[in-house]
Amino acid sequence: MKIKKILVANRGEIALRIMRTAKDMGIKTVAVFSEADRTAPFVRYADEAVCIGPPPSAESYLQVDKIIKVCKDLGVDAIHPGYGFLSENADATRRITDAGIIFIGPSPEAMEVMGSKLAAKAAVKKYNIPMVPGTEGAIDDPEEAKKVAKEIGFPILIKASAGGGGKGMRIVESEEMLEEQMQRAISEAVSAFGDGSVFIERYVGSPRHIEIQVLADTHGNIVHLFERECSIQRRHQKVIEEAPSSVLTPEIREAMGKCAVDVARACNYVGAGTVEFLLDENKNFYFLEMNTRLQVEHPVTEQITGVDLVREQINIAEGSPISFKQEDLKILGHSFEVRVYAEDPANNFLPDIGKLNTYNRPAGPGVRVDDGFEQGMEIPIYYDPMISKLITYGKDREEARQRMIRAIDEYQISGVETTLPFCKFALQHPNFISGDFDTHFVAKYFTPEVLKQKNNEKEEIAALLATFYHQTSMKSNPAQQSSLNKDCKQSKWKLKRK
Ligand code: MV4
Repeated sequence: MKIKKILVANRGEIALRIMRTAKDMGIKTVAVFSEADRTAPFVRYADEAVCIGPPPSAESYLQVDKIIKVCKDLGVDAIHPGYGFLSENADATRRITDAGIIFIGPSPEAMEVMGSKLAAKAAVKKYNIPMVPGTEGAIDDPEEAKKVAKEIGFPILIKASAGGGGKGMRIVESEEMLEEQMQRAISEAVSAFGDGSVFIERYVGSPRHIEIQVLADTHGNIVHLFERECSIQRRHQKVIEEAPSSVLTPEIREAMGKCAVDVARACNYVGAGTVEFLLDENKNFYFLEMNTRLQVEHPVTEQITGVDLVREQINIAEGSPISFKQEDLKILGHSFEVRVYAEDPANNFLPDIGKLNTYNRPAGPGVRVDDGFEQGMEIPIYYDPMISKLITYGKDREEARQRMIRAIDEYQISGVETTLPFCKFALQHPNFISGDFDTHFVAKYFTPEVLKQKNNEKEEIAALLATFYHQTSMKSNPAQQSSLNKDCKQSKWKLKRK
């Protein structure tokens, strides 16, 4: 069935990103928005927009019944959930399809299987997928756990089956700690996920986090679109992603790609999905879990393959086959993405919400900015404080990296602190440049002091400006002075050229 109108059940940059492809395809778009997002670009961009409630997500973006009603009222054929919110909610997906609306994503059954790590492991068992040595099922007997742990060797990791994104994980260094840690892990899992199932794995000490993008259609075609390297993260929050990974050989890439396709096959997957792996120091890879949504970092894959993943998602939801074959795909060039958060890296990454007094995007060759804000807007406190995703492309890794540094320098944001200086630090680190890093990169190399140089520079500029204003006797005009003080922050870009 041809989709003529899509409702995007999301906000911010991803809502805008999805609507742009819909528009490319001649499909009408509907935005639903909370009271906090009235003035957001995605609301204006949509052909129709409906306010569905107050700012808190639970009262707006998670209100599946309200969203279904909007679909009925406006003659919507399909819902795109984006990421977060309803995107991996099997019950919401059932309600949507039961109402006769196409859900642009996998079946609720696939979501449920992959939402449980133990169910996911069981589902892929008949395929030859490497997994970290550990227990096959849930474990709750400390004596049994000790036996297993001794077999696989300490340190071990206790993981909650229902956990994800690092939640519900505990490292256990020795046998003495096991019983207590296990009890904690179980009670945490019960209170956080309502499911106390935990299992044990050998702890991989210095892994890289590599994920494979897959697409599966309703005709039995499954392809992979290579990997994304996501090891640069801070407390399970990804900071910089890239494609391809600088450490995969063509052989490992092909082997991981085949495994990812099998994981998708194992759960009858349909749509765009991501299969997560750990890669150890010896380049052994292990299947971790599958994310059943379009991911934040999907643009780096789009850059190196030329595939519009949202277009493929929509085609697949209409029942069309994937528009290309595995053999047609080739990695062309290199891409980075940095996530620009309204957080203060000098102050333990505390969210720094406020107004975007200055907001000027970088542009030029090889630069893509996926954002959902514009100058003068407030960053709402109710949602994730991501301002934008800055994506660069180059013929090789070094060109893409240099472009990212140039783009970061061009980006002008004032009114809130951002993670841009932190990203620039990472991009210039020798271990980042050489590709010699793992998931501990940020913890190992980042301290707020590494940004000090920049802060000093700022203070220097402020002092210079103060002297300048004083000498030109601006102090006689208090109103002007206060507006100039605000501009102090902004003027750092001009002065950096000094
Ligand atoms: C691991 C691991 C080491 N050994 N499993 C964290 C998130 C979840 N998806 C899986 N995670 C890990 N599982 C074993 N057996 C280390 C991590 C891990 C990690 C993984 C990917 C990206 C960042 C990470 C940061 C800390 C720990």
